[in-house]
Amino acid sequence: MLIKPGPNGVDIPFASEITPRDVFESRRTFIRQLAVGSIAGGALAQMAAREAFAQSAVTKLAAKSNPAYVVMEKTTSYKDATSYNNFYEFGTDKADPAQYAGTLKTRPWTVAIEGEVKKPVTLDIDTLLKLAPLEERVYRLRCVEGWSMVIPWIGYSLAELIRKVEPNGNAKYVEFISLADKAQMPGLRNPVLEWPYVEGLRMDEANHPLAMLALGMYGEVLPNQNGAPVRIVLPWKYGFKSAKSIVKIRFTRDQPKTAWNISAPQEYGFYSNVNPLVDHPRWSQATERRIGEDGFLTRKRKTLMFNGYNEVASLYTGMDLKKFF
Ligand SMILES: Nc1nc2c(c(=O)[nH]1)N[C@H]1C(S)=C(S)[C@@H](COP(=O)(O)O)O[C@H]1N2
Ligand SMILES: [Mo]
Repeated sequence: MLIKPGPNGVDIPFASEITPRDVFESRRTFIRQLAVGSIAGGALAQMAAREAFAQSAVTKLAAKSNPAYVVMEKTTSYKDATSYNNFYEFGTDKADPAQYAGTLKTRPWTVAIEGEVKKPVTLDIDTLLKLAPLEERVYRLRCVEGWSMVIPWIGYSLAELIRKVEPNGNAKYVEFISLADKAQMPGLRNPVLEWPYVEGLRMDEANHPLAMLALGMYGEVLPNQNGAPVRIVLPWKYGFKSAKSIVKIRFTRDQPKTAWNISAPQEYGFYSNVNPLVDHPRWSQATERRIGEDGFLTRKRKTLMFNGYNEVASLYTGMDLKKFF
């Protein structure tokens, strides 16, 4: 929605409706006007201040740190966490998501909750932001490729959402479905995976308090390349289980068919718990490279069972984790 034109005829939307894209567009207008000399000195400072306010009003996300979920390790730099990404919908190179995810339109955004649930509902992003108190949690993230990061996420336990929609007795699994829109996601042209990107959990895994619905990181809303505006974060599983930019959550009777498992079932199992004792068929999983520590003489870190999150071990008692990898 647009309100009255600002000085120099530039329409300024309400701060709450300014998206990073809008800020980008208004900056372009601003620069163009600067170039043709149509902005006077005072107005210039005023516009800069308003733009700074608009940006902060939109991107900052307040959250209370939850000390029970803070890993005592140096957090990865914001720059590394936002420029070294896997988000194949925007390309398969690590730098592609940062370069191309600007086209992702994160507002309006809804997540449809359906399947074996008493209260199916479609929630918009503002409702999700208010569904439960936002917490900051610093989690390790271990990619199946052998690198790891430490990221301060903002969100709450997925269990909070599950409780509100009341799964019925048939719900044994939950499926997370990412957006798949060719107009916004150039990587969908590549059939490297079956689109949309789908991930899933058993219900007890999804209800474990560590499993997080994330809406932000580093004190801000999620950058597009990290899965804006809402994603899953599962710190005891390989990174690919943590589906980005989700539009659907479906409760099911049967184990979901997940994107990486479909593409290479012998390499990527449904569970995909971090496990240094179960190697990937093509490489060891015993050690990892912490992003930001990769100097010439830096030693690799030992990968920990469940990525160090031993509190999930009881979910898997009696299961052969070599078989259910
Ligand atoms: N939709 C979608 N989600 C995804 C991926 C993807 O390609 N598409 N990549 C996964 C992989 S392999 C990893 S390691 C993490 C990376 O998350 P980050 O970029 O926020 O660190 O996102 C996961 N979620
Ligand atoms: Mo990954």
